Amino acid sequence: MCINIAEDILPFINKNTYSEVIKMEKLDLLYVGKAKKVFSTEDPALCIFEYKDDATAFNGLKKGSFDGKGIINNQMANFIFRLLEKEGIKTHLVEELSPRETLVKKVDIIPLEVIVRNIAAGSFSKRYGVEEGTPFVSPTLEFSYKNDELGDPLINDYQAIALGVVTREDIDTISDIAFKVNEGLKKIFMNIGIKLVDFKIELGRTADGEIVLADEISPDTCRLWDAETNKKLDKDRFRLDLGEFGDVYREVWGRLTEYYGR
Ligand code: ADP
Ligand code: AIR
Ligand code: ASP
Repeated sequence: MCINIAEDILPFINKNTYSEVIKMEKLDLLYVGKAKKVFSTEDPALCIFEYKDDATAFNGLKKGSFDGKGIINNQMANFIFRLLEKEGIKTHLVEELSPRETLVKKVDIIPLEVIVRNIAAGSFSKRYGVEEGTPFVSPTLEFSYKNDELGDPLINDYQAIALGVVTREDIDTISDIAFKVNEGLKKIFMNIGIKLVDFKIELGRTADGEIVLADEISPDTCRLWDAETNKKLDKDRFRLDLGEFGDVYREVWGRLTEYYGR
């Protein structure tokens, strides 16, 4: 595969880290998403993500990209998942195969976007008229029904159970994982001078029925503010046309690797 690597990304790539043991090939293209392509492999329980450089916002209405975004998000998401695994959180991650590609356990995605917030921002501020930046007394938890055509509408636990999407037991498991991820992520980012404002995760069921953290965690899926200046270091720079879109992703990835090593 030909990978076009932006020069400024090169320092972040250590080719020696790629395993010579796992040689899983991409077979059929199963799905082309807004940020990733998903491929089948010879093992039906595994699939390969290929991260694109594309960015979308407002349910795909706004489109953009920057060179090397897929490389940063692939590596950053895997790096964060490994740190969360150390906190006891189970994830779909198997192995990073290349700068843009990762082998993951194929899961049945639960069609809920699970959103945790520590500080008011985005749709919460808009919906409830709460000034952006207002810290919450305790973290909030909300679910959106994953459906691009409907614009991922908010859904509550009773509605999700009524639709047969999840059981009450699943909701308890999902909520537990979401708050654990919040505690893990808050710590990870606090160590590098970043406030975790909010984030979205997706969960899925593995072949043996276990619910694990899936998809990705990156500045595409979190709101991250510099702890001293409150500068936005995430996809809001693209959503709100604030500039420095690629720069802030490189900044977050640079801080993570500098603090935690690679
Ligand atoms: P979108 O579907 O929102 O455009 P992406 O471009 O990120 O999102 O595409 C990745 C797709 O793969 C998403 O639909 C996501 O729900 C799904 N997915 C994430 N993790 C897994 C997994 N482990 N197994 C199967 N599908 C997954
Ligand atoms: N998010 C929600 N849908 C897709 C994503 N990436 C994330 C946002 C933000 C959080 O969920 O990136 O971190 C809450 O978003 P909002 O728009 O509801 O305020
Ligand atoms: N992920 C959604 C989209 O790509 C929503 C967002 O991030 O703003 O449109």
